[in-house]
Amino acid sequence: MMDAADLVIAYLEQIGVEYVFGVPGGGIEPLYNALARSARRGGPRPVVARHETGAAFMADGYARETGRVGVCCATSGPGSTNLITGVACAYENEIPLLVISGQPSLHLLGRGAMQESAGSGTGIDTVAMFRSCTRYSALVSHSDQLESQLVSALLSAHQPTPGPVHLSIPLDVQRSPMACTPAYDLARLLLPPSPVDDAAVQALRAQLERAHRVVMLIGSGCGEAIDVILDLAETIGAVFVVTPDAKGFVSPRHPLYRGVFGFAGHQSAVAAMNDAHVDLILAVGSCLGEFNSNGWCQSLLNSRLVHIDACEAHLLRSPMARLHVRGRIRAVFERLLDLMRRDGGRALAATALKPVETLVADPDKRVPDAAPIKPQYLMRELGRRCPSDTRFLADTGNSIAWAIHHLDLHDYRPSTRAWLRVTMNFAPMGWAIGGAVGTALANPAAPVVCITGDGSLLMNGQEMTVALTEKLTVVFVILNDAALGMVKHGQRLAGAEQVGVELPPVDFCLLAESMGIPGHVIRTAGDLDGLDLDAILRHPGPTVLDVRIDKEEVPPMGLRLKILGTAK
Ligand SMILES: Cc1ncc(C[n+]2csc(CCOP(=O)(O)OP(=O)(O)O)c2C)c(N)n1
Repeated sequence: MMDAADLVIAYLEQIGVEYVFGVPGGGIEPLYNALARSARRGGPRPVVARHETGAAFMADGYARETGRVGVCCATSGPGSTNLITGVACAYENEIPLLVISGQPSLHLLGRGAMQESAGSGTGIDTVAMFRSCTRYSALVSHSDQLESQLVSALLSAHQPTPGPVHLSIPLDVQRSPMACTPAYDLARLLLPPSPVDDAAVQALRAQLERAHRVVMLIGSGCGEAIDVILDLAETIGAVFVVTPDAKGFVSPRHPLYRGVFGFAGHQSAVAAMNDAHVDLILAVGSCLGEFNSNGWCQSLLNSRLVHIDACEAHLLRSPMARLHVRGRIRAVFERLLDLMRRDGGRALAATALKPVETLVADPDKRVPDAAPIKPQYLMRELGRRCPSDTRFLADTGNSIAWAIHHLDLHDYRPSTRAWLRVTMNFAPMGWAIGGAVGTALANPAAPVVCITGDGSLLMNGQEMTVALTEKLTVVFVILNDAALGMVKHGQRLAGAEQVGVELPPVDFCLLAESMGIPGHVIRTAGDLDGLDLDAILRHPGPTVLDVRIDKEEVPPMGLRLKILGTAK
């Protein structure tokens, strides 16, 4: 016999999940009891966040690194509502999460029980609240339903479009004795199906045969297929650009790379898309939202477009495409390459394409002797000095803009796991802080660098202490400009009022030290040059770099202003 909560943990173990991120409380105590038992025998264990949104960000970071579902939990009532921002972020970024919340026991619902939140006449309704930011949200109202609801939820977290799913489990259901071990082979059920629309692949091949010059747009859904996608680009001599959330899948020095197309992207990418000789655009694995379509740019969204994706919702964004190819991206490209090679037919008139430098804005701002230190130089040096297996997470605010434009890995090794991670669409401040903790737990061997702002740190910085407790090598690089910088620059560029953007000057080095985390203040390029980054990246624990950047430097955020309608 085991508790129902033990069965939940048994399923997590079956699919290789090692951590449940959350904050305990009365409404979820049986789950924590089960986690304690599991931890003692080396199974999945709890990681206690300082705020539930931090727990959801950690689960997000864990899922992106492992490819498995990230799991977070909270007690009923406020614990659950605290989770919502992090869960909504995962929903908008298509990250699979299992979210477990507690409830008072069933017989107490509707009677004004403490933190009751099942919408039973009294109390709020967290099941309903999660419905709009998950792919499945349900109350488990009987222990007999738990197993099928759990398996059903976990399947929905992965297919057809990944995202969070939520189960709210009342205390008595969590505690119910269960006489079973897992009945389903969940690991097998979660194996991704590979159906491919064969007729569409044939049509794609025909398009390629007719095309004279092709540009590929590589999106965030391309991770597991990046090798075959680049194989096609090289085979047909097509240049490629990446969306901001896919920059981390490619080498910035690939000869066919033309930069980032979208928010904070590169002029060379826009030029590649605008090239009048291009008669075919392959957009692969992208939702084509504001940030990753360059504000629904006409040079991309026109009849030259073929959109290839596993997700139907993404394909709905491109009604103007001449062809939609639906299917698991890896399977589509493997089938396509196979067809092309089997027939030995001409794929594309070979075009003499020479590698070109990605054009960055303001290259002169990457100077080594600047004081105060320029964000452009900071990005260049982080990319140059961090090892090839580093995972960078760039937070909402100027960090994401600077990183997308200026951060490049010097020593890129092909990988299906992105070296740069960002959050698109929902974009909450502080995502990278919790995300970095989850990433480091998922892969303790790889150094993790979180690039964030002082505003984000003041909002979510408490999660750094989790990295300390867990002895994780995470470098928190704080762009300290005593302001909500992106908003400040946005207001300035728009000629709006300068309002609500000042932050108090904070010494994050002292703050870190008060938490037991070593910190360094970086004021000049020279301070950065003098830093023993190798030692910091080997330190088994977090480090804070409080970087007093040049606050007057304007981040590459023009697209945002254009879409807000405030561009001058
Ligand atoms: C939770 C949340 N609140 C507000 C915003 C709106 N917003 C976007 S960027 C930004 C400023 C971020 O400031 P900071 O973290 O200091 O980074 P900086 O831009 O100064 O580098 C704000 C307030 C947001 N994206 N998320």
